[in-house]
Amino acid sequence: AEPAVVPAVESTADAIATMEIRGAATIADAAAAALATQAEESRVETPAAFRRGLRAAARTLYETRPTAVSLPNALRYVLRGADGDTVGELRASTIDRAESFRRDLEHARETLGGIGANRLRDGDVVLTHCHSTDALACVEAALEDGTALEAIVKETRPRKQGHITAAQLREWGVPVTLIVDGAARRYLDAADHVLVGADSIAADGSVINKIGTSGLAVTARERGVPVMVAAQTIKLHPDTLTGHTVAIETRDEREVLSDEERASLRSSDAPDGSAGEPGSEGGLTVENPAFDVTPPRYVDAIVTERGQFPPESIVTLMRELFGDTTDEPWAE
Ligand code: RUB
Repeated sequence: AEPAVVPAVESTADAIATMEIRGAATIADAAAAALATQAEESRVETPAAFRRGLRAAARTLYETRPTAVSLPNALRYVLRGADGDTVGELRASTIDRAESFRRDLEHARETLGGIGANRLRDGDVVLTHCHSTDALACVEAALEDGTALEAIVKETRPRKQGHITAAQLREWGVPVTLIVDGAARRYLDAADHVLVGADSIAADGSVINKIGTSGLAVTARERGVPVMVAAQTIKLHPDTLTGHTVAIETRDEREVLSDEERASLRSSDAPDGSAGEPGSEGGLTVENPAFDVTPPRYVDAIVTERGQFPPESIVTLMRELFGDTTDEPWAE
C-alpha cells in the first residue's frame, strides 16, 4: 500500500490549487514547508517507506498547478537532500533541507530587491501587473534607501491580485493609482518602469507571467517604457534547456463568467439556445488562461539574486545553476 501522505500536505496542496496560497515564490515556500511536515509526521518504519511517502507527497504538491516552475524546483531540491540509512536520519535531513531552501528563498528575494532597487530613481512611477513578492522586494529595498516611488497598479482580472499589490504598497506608504487592465496603455505615459514578476523564465529569455503581461510589455515598448522582470533563479525553467515548453495553466471558466452570468446571456431565440448544462451550450465559449509568454525582445532586464541580466543571456545562468538535470525524483 502507498504510505500515507500526511493531511497537512493534502491541505497545502488544496490551498495551492484553490489559490489561497499563490504566487510562484510563495507556492515554492509552502511546498518545501509541506515536505518538511511530511517528514516530521510520517509514521512509517522503514527508510524505503519513508522515501515512498516523501515522493507521494511531492507528487501531490506537483499536481496542483502547472506553470510556476518554482514548485518542481523546490520539490527537486528538497527530495535530493533526503539522505540517511535510518528513518530518523532521513527525517532530519529532509527537514534541514526544506528549512535551508526556505531561508535561501527569503535571502534571494532580499538580495534581488537590492539589485532591482538600483534601477529605480527618486520620484519614479512603477506600473505593476498581478502580485509578485519579487517585484515588491525591489520597491521595498528602494524605499529603504530613501527613494520615493509611486505606483500605478493594474487590477489583474479575473482574480484581482492587483488588490494585494495595492494593499502592500499602501502599507509601505506608496501612493497608488488602481486601474482596470484595459486602461494600461493610457497610463503608460505616466510610468517610468513596468515592474512585474515571473512564474517561469525559459532558456530563450521568454518570461511566463500572469495573463496580460505580454500585451503590457508590447505596449510598454511602443511607449518607450522599460520592462523590468524581478525573478529569483528558482523561476528559471530547466526543462526549457532541452526544448520543452512551459505549460500554461487554464483555470475554471467560472472565474470569468459565473453560472448566473452565463444564464443571463442565454438567449431563448439563439439558433442553438437549448437550455443545457452551464458551459455546455454551443456558441459561447469562455477561455481562462492564467499566464502568457512575453518574448525576450520586449523585456529590458531580468533582475535575479545573481545580478541583472538581459533576457538573452539568462541561458548561461540557467546552465550554471541547473545543468542538464531535469529529473523528476517524485516519479513513482
Ligand atoms: C502570480 C503571478 C506572479 C508570479 C511571481 O500568479 O503571476 O507575478 O507568480 O510572483 P497567480 P512572486 O496569482 O496565478 O499565482 O514574485 O511572488 O513569486
